[in-house]
Formats: sequence, structure tokens, C-alpha cells
Amino acid sequence: MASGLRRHNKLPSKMQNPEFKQKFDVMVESAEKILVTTHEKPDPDAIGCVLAVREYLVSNFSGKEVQVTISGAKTKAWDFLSMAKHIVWVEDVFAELEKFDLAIFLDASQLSRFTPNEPPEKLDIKSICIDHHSNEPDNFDLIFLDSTAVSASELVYEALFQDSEELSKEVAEIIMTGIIGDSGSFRFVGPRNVRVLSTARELVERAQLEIKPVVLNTIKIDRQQFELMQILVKNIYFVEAANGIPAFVYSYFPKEVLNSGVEMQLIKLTKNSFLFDYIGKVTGYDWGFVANPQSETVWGISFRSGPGGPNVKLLTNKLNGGGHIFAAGGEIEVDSGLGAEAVCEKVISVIREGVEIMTQ
Ligand SMILES: [Mn+2]
Repeated sequence: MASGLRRHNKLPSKMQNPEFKQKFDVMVESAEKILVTTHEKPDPDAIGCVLAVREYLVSNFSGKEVQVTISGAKTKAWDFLSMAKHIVWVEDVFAELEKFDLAIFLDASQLSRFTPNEPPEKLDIKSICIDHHSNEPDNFDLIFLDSTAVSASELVYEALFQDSEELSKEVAEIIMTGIIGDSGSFRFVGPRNVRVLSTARELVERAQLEIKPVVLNTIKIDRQQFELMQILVKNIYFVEAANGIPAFVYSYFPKEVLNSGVEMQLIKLTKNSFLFDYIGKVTGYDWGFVANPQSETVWGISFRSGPGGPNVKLLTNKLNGGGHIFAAGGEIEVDSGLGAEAVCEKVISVIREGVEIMTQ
């Protein structure tokens, strides 16, 4: 069935190394204990990659010990994926490497992305990497890197599952979860990365997949997150255009959220979906920011900008941060007594000082 459907795929796979799968299989065959990992603070794409690769290894190489391990604290964010129960959360994945003889790194290609600590200078273990970021990669024994893929999950599919006889619904769902996550439910698809639509079509046809439940699971929020969202909605301020600064919106979490017992991870997730859903959505207010306290004195500031909006990356140069033209973030350090509104005033001063660079 799979081979019959391939003819629809008019865009050729951009795989740089056609023998990747063959080499991948040889390396797996000669290993006994295999570690599968992804970057810190994993997103749906990262989780989709590790679970799909685990599934490939477990179903094609019986007898191998396969372990998915990620640096960081366990969160309940992935409970909707039954396979997520296989993920082991540790403080630093590099402290585990000596127990394995092959490590597979997914959705990032710089060792520093996989640990909260200083990464090793080089790996003392055989390594494979699959990634779609455009940064210069660190050294791996085998690498599949393609920055024209919107997600790393679709590269995992192309590399390991595209030519397989069978594709289970569970694997198709996991890969689609990664694609939905990194493509913003296909909102970030354009000429450069459009082949993801062929891949999505294949997944839907081969596994008889419905996309809506996958999207809902990926963007679902729990009640606690909804209550956090209400805080951000309530705290929105509209700022009219003045002195060359286009009209914008901003919102914030109050400092009390720090000691409210809410997981920091949940605060960040809520902030991200708020930015995604609302910043740049109100007609005439094409950009804005959200401030959230990270400690008594450090606040995270995240900017989003739409088409025609300013280049917010240039602004975050002044806030020890970085990102992209339309999505960037940084930090601001303040006196410990300062509340959220005063912090936002400081951010607005940074915007005023940066008005020339950001609108150039
Ligand atoms: Mn990704």
C-alpha cells in the first residue's frame, strides 16, 4: 500500500544521504544498549521524534535495550500520548551515557541543547543525529540534517518509516503530533518547507488518520492553564501608535505567580499559547510582548510580531536574548521590590530607545 501511495509524492525527498537508513540500521545492529534523547524542555516535535524512533527500534530490533531519556523534570504535558510512559526524566542525560553504547540525538544538533549543564566537549560513544535546525551541528558519527523540514518528526518519518511495509496508527499519530507542533498546525508552511504537506498526506492515507484529534491533543490546555490564561487576558493593555512605534499590546503575570505553587513549565506553556493565539491577532495592534517573573529580580520578556510589524529580534539584543524577526525573547533584571507593571514600563522604555533599529 505504501509504495502505491508514493507516486503522489511529487516533491522528492531532500534526504542528503540516501544510505542514511542503511547506515542507521548497521549502527543499531552493532549496539546492545541504545539511548534515544532530545533537547531540554521538549516540545511536541521533540517528543514525537523520540517516541517514533523508539518504536522503530523496538519493532525492528528485538533484544536491544532501548531507553528514551531526556534532561529535565517530568511534566504531565505528554500524558495524552500513551507511549510517553516510556520516557525517563533525569537531571542530565550526559551523566547516563556510560550505560549505553549508542546514543541517538533528535531535534537538535548541538550538544549544549540536551543538558542544563556544560555539555561534554566530545562524545565517548557512537552517536546519530537527526535534526532540522539550521545551526552549525556538533560532531556525530552519523547525521541527517535538513533545514527545509518544518519538523524533525517528518525527517524521522522520511528516514525510517517512509519505505516500510506497515505504518501503525500510533506511529502516524506521534509523527503528526510533531509536525502539527512545529508547523503551528500548518500555519508556518511556505514554499521552503511545503513538502511537509506531502508527508502529512501520506500519514493520513497510510494510517487512515484524522487530523483534528491530533491537533486538539497538541494544543489542549488543562483547567489550571486556562486559569493562568485568564490572568493574561485580564492584564492586556493596548498602546496606541506614537513616536514612530506601531500600536502594540502587552500583558504580564504578576509576581505572586512565583509563589503560587504553579509549575514554571506550565506558566511558560501558557505564555506561549497566549502569544501564539492573541499577540498580533487584534486588528491594528500587530505586535506585542508578555512579561513573566522568573525569580524575584529576573523577568522573561517574549515578543511576537506579525507581517508588517517591527523586527522584534533587534529589540531583544538589548535584553540579553535572541530569536527570529517575528518571535524573540530575552530577560530584564530589576530591583526585587519591583512589580509587574513597573517591569512592563521598563520594557516600554527599551522599546522607545530601540524604535529606530526595530522599524528599519
Ligand atoms: Mn523541532
